[in-house]
Amino acid sequence: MSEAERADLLLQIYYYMRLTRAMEDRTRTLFLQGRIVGGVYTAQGHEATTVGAAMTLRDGDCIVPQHRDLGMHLVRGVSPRAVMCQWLARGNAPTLGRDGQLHIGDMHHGVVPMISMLGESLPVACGVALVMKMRRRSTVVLASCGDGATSTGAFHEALNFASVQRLPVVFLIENNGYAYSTPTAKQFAIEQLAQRALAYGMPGESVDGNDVLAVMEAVGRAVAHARSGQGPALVECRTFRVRGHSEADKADYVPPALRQEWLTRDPIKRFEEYLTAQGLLSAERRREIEARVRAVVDDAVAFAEASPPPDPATVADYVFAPDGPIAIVGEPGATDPRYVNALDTRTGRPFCTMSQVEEAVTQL
Ligand SMILES: Cc1ncc(C[n+]2csc(CCOP(=O)(O)OP(=O)(O)O)c2C)c(N)n1
Repeated sequence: MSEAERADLLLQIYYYMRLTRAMEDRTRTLFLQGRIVGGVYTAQGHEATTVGAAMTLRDGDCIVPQHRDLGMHLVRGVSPRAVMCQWLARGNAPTLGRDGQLHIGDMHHGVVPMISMLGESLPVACGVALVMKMRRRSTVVLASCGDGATSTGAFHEALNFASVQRLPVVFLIENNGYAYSTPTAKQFAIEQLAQRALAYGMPGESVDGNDVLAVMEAVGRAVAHARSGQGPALVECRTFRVRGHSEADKADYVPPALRQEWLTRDPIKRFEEYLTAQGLLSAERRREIEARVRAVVDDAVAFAEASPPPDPATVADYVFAPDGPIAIVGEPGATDPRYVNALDTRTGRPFCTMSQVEEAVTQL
């Protein structure tokens, strides 16, 4: 990579970190103004982890993000307008106004929607990676979760399965010290969550999650390992969630001295200092980037506010099955009714055939 290309890349990373924070700052303002209903969950402090990790991927790779991964969505190309429509629960939002959080996916940009139940997305990430492997693609799945989610069974099952099957998955743990109000010392008795990797036979690394270049190096190594066919790898990013679990949470369980210490390690400020010391971020360049970020956020808000809310008449659409619950019965004559040969009693047609499964995975 030439000097000029490296400079462009670093400024692009800076732009995405600023955009991520600005989008979240704006959503908090909208919330305080009563223009957002429901909860607001932000990830101030995670920007180096989310942006840095996603920047290591290529086209064709996938992310399976968690609830604080706006930075990953934006890097992958999910539009700020779509995110703002989602937060403002507009009828044209990815979930059509049914959900106001980042429970969204965009398969055109390789974003698998997260499952709200913590940890449950990780086995899905293994499924996506298995398809990639079966199709002999040299693509990688980056699956993230918080420290709290590592205490779920699904986390352990996913790591074990990925390792046994040598799947191209990079497990990224965003260890921000708390699962809601539970500090890590009350969650696990090991020093670093990266140690979990050893038990499953995969490489694991723990890195300063507020240092975007360190994150990119560590996740880049893990991605290269997974891409080369050697199986999964795990990276723990040690970071801090500056605000509460949601805006309803004052996070008064965090000792003030700890918060203060982390605030001195703000990932954006640190990267700014680095870029300035490298002679890459003049005051003028910084103002330019700030103006670009502001314009993108303003446009997203204006677009979302001009978008109509969902039509109340459609409230039950995509929420309840149209004709009551789906009953699954065996195909006539089947001695061994299973999903693959079951019938949907509403339509009388096979519920899900093997060829439908094949067709769905082909689109990945
Ligand atoms: C299985 C499950 N338990 C509880 C919740 C409610 N919940 C949502 S986020 C959250 C905190 C998760 O902590 P962590 O995994 O460390 O991620 P963080 O929010 O700190 O980024 C909780 C308890 C949930 N969604 N799923």
